[in-house]
Amino acid sequence: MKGLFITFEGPDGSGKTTQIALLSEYLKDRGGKVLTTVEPGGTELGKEIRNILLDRKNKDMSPIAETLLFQASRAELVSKVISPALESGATVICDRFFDSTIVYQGIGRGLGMERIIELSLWATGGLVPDLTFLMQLEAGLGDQRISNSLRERDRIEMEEKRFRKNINKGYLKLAKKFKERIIPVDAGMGIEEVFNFIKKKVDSKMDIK
Ligand code: Z5A
Repeated sequence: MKGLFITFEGPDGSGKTTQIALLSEYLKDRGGKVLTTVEPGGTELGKEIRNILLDRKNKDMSPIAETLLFQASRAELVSKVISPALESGATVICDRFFDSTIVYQGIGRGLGMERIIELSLWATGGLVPDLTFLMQLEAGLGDQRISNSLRERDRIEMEEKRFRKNINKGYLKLAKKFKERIIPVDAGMGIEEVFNFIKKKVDSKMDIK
């Protein structure tokens, strides 16, 4: 693949969307071709799957069905959007990717980390991000930020309260396992400070002086 593949991970409300917008603007200003996308979603099929996954009326969905829906959305996104963009030389920035499934379903829902890693690699045809920013935020702070923004909580956010501690622990475990690509970020800092940290890491990866 010719382009760089960057993903953002972390609990909800940790600032992923905010930082992705800043990074995308920064790279575009430097003349780069940038594609931003999101999981679940990013394709027509993905959007339909996202609605099913986040709809509060599906509160009794089984963890295995939930996992397979995330992987179906991902397989479609990689084959139709991410891989072609990387092939064309673009930088692709994705809001969540398979690390979310490893942590939320593998650890949070107890389906097992290794099984989800294997399933994820099958869904992506072996595609792995080059760089992953792990937005680390104290449990509860993201929730507070979302409450301030007045947007409605989705099905998983409603449930996340019950397994939130496991999510943060799970992400840390993953960061230790894949330390060559996962960069922990203190997401409790101000928006600009967080961005400066991320920018430096991206500059160094892309050899931007
Ligand atoms: N999920 C899963 O279970 N398995 C999977 O495989 C995948 C996902 C892919 C998707 O939710 C849900 O699906 C998610 C995991 C699960 N559920 N949970 N929990 P989503 O995509 O709809 O939303 P999200 O990814 O969880 O997060 P978000 O709401 O989009 O938040 P964010 O992007 O991380 O944060 P933000 O929108 O940039 O910022 C939130 C607010 O904080 C906003 O008002 C900002 O202005 C403010 N903000 C941002 N940064 C700062 C700083 N630094 N200081 C102060 N305030 C800030």
